[in-house]
Amino acid sequence: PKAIRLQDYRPPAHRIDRVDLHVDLGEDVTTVRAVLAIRRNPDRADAGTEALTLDGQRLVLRSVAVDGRTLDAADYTLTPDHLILTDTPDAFTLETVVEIKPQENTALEGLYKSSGNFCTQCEAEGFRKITYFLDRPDVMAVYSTTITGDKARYPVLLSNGNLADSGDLADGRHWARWEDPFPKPCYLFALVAGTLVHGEERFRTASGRDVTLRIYVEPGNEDKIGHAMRSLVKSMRWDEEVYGLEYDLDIFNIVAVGDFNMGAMENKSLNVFNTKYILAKPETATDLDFQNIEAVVAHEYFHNWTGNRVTCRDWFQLSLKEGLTVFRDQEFSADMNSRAVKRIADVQGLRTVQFQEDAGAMAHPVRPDSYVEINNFYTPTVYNKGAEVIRMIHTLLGAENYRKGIDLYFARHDGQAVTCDDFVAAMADASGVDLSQFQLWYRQAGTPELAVTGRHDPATATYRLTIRQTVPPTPGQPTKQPMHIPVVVGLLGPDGADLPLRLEGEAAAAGTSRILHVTAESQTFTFQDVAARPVPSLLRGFSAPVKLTSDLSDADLTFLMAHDSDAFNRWEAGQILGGRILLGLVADQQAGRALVLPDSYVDAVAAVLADADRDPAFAAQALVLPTEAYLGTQMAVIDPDAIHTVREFARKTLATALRADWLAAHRRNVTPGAFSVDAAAIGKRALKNLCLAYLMAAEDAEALGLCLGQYHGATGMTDVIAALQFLSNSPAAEREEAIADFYNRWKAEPLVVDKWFSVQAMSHRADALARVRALLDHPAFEIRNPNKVYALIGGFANGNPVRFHAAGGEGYRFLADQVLRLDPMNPQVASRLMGPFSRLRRYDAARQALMKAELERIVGTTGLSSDVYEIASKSLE
Ligand code: B3K
Ligand code: ZN
Repeated sequence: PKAIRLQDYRPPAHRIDRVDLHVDLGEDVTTVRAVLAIRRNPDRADAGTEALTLDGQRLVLRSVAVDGRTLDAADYTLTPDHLILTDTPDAFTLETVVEIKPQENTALEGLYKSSGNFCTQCEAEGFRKITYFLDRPDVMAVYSTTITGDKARYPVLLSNGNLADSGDLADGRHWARWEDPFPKPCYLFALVAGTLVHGEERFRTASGRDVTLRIYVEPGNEDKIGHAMRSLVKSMRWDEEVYGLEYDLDIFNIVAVGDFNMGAMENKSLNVFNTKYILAKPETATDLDFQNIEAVVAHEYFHNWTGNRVTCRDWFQLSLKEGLTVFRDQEFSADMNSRAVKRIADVQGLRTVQFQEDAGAMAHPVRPDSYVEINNFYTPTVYNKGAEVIRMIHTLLGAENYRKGIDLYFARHDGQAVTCDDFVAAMADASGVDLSQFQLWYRQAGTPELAVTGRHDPATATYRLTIRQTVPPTPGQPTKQPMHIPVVVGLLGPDGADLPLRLEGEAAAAGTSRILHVTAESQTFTFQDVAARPVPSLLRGFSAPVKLTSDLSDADLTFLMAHDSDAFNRWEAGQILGGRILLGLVADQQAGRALVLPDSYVDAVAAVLADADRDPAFAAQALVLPTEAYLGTQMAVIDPDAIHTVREFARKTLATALRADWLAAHRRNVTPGAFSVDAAAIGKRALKNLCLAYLMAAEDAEALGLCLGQYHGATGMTDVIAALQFLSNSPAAEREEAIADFYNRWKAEPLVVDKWFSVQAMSHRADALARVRALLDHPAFEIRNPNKVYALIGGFANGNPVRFHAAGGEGYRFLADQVLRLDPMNPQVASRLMGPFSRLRRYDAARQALMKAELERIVGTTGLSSDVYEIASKSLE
């Protein structure tokens, strides 16, 4: 497989203005007739008479006609990936007829079947598996789609846009024609046909247009769509209020399918979702599921403008739509729920998953310069670091100028396929802010590191902050330039209150939080009128996606935990302190020294717990020790055993030392009575379950009793699954009984069974891998269903570091076996399991050798997909 490079981008030699698709659905073959209005691209004068090279894969070509004249095989060239026509007129109509077999499509890309229903997934390059086309996002066309199928099997026939006409045919068949007036790239095409039921809502836009909203699900799930529908309505309103963006058609459909490679897809007016991000009721879905549904429904809806109306010129620009849309959904969720708690959760995700990617073999810039398989670049870097880049632009411009920039972006580019540079240019032009150095965020990979030192001088009443930045080398980028990093800081006086801030050269103090523009390798910022030594609050709100180290003492951090006006930094101070202590203990463990948790740290945790009822959701986050994955990112060589031992030791010590406090807080946060999923109830449940987790770490009979009581008595899935998770990690004999009971209770609910697989895959207990192996043969496990694979195999490989990285290499062998088994069926899913291997350099020599051996076995396999090949080969480099 060959790498595709950004620098080789050329506009297409041809444009396609109109597409008339006729899809005839069959049990044996499905026939696709495409009538395309094609013309030479006037913007490519240099293309001369360049041949028309259409993309097409796994298509059986039945006929080709140009302007109504059927071609002979000698008139065109057919390769496994292309249909090539030479000597075509400047403008003409091309008609092709192809046959496909969606029922055999296990890759779940293109047209495929899920539970007997037809559905599509075209992003990034799935449309070429449906018909011959210029399958690239800068070719935008107006579509008409006629679907024909058996009326009894497929009573519902859907595509993009508005339903133009429909009717019945002989032999029990029927048809429907959909017309989408907005030009779109083919990756936004969608088709759904099947037996589905729907819920419906009406939405009136700000300008008075009535929109019909529908969510389609398989029969039996109609009781689980209310939350998704409410989330959709809220996101439509929010986009009008915050971005001034209204929905643009009379109908908006969502379809939930059980077999889906990713979370969801923003096809124009016909979003297709993984059931995981639609179906919810308190009995089957956790609070986190409810929050994720709200976020993903919003994300896909927001794409209607950021992605669909303005789309990407090429796939290197993926973050143009994804980074921006993630930022939009994060802000939406922050507005709907607790802003601080949302920010904490997002930063935790970024710091574990994206920082790990930035430190591994697959590290790439937010706008990559090359790829072998584009499906491998739907990454935390493109999505989440991309969102941080937009957030920094928002910080640098301020809310008002940011909105002006957004308005200018749409004024300039509505209906176009554009680049990240176009977006930044709109932001810079609308605000007058110079973003030239800032653009390095799109080009340089790796997590920048900031080292901060502070010096107070009582004689001059000044406080000097010196900030040094380095950007570590990443594959293909050995040296880096200094970046433009917005570091938001405040200074806390001795009483814990924010000081007014006056920087050197300023006439008067302004505000208590300031953006320091870090642009050079080393810079010093001097604050005036600082009589007493302050404690700096650095990188407030996590104003840039960097690793920051400082000379703050443990006492300073404890002070910030208690007083910082920035809620994020109150949490962050606790994380830094916890991380420092745990990493110190890791060193002790490695050196064979006894483990002792400092009393001062126990006191700090006790203080947070004592104050927990003021904001239970926040406390539940603040009381979680830094995760094993996060601790790993802070080490030169990751030692999964020591990390696990130390973290469990700390949990157990805190559990025992503060037992009475955990018990009391647990009792205070049990909410009897009617179940509710409002923010307050969610916060209380999170805190209660955190307390129970600590109590269970102490492994005593009373805790076990509480846990079993919760398991059997709870009405909501959040509490049931939390109890099951604690039990599955415990040595108690009741564990097996609960695991068996859970399956029996929930075997009819596939999404709940996924949770059951994950809980067992992530158990710390020594038999985790043996259990995962056995579960592969469980009747409920389906290797062809991505959710099952991610739950069981992914849960083990990503969510169970101590067992996955077992020193004997059996975890690695297991993962490689599963990747090789999956690759012929579904390369995208196989490739997404490879994440842990791409970080092999972060481990000791013995583990590296074991992982390399597995990667060599993978690379040496014939017929490997480009997806898995790219990750395996890059990981070995
Ligand atoms: N754009 C889709 C992802 C498509 C993935 C293709 N492999 C979902 C989203 O980001 O909204
Ligand atoms: Zn997206």
